[in-house]
Amino acid sequence: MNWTAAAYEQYQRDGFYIQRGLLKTEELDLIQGQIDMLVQGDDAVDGMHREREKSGAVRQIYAAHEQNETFADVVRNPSILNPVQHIIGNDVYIWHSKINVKDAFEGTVWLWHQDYGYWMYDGVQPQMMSVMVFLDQSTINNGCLMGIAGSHKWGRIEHYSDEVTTSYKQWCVTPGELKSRVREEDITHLTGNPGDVLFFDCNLVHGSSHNMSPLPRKTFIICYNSIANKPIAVENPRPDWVVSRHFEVVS
Ligand SMILES: O=C(O)CCC(=O)C(=O)O
Repeated sequence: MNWTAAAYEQYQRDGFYIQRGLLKTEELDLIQGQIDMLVQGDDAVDGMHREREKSGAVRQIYAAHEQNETFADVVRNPSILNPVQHIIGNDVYIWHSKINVKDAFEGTVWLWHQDYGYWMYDGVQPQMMSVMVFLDQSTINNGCLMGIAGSHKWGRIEHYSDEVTTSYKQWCVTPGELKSRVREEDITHLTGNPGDVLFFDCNLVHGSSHNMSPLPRKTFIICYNSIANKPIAVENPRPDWVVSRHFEVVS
């Protein structure tokens, strides 16, 4: 499935684009069939990395694409990879992947941030992007991703570290930056159905609310980096599950 010129234009203008129905029903069924097993799995046994909510529920599962064949196939899906290579302008490797679980009623907020607000400390340039594969219906009530259209053009803006809102230390855009830049009409609810795939720029300001619904909101997020943008040495290198050193071109 190739993108139209209008799709690329929309991506460049807004900093995101949703390709509807990208995954076939069979691919989606295969993925959904693995999720419970992955959620219940043990890092020490399967080599993945799980982050948990304060409640103990799994919030994220990192590195499924390295340990599970089904997820390894998703990151190589040509309908995902072709536009990613086109946008980044080079071959890519996987920076990291994560299944964001966002359980019914329990899944918590992601404060407004730019992914590059985290990644700049890892010694890379912003030649990177993310792809969010919707595994469940993603609605306003269950905490769909929200993006600020056009915010990727601001460049990297000021962030601070929040260690209290959730179990997870989050780099978030400062309230001052938000108040001076964000207009209500630019906040876009990126809702969709299972199998829809959202592509977004590493400088897009995005976040999502608590899951207030009985519907879970699972997504699989793949972060791609240009193969020419391997991280340089930094003072506090983060672990492999979040900053992969497997510099293998995805094809
Ligand atoms: O899952 C979400 O709603 C947002 C996740 C996100 O922004 C991230 O993992 O960086």
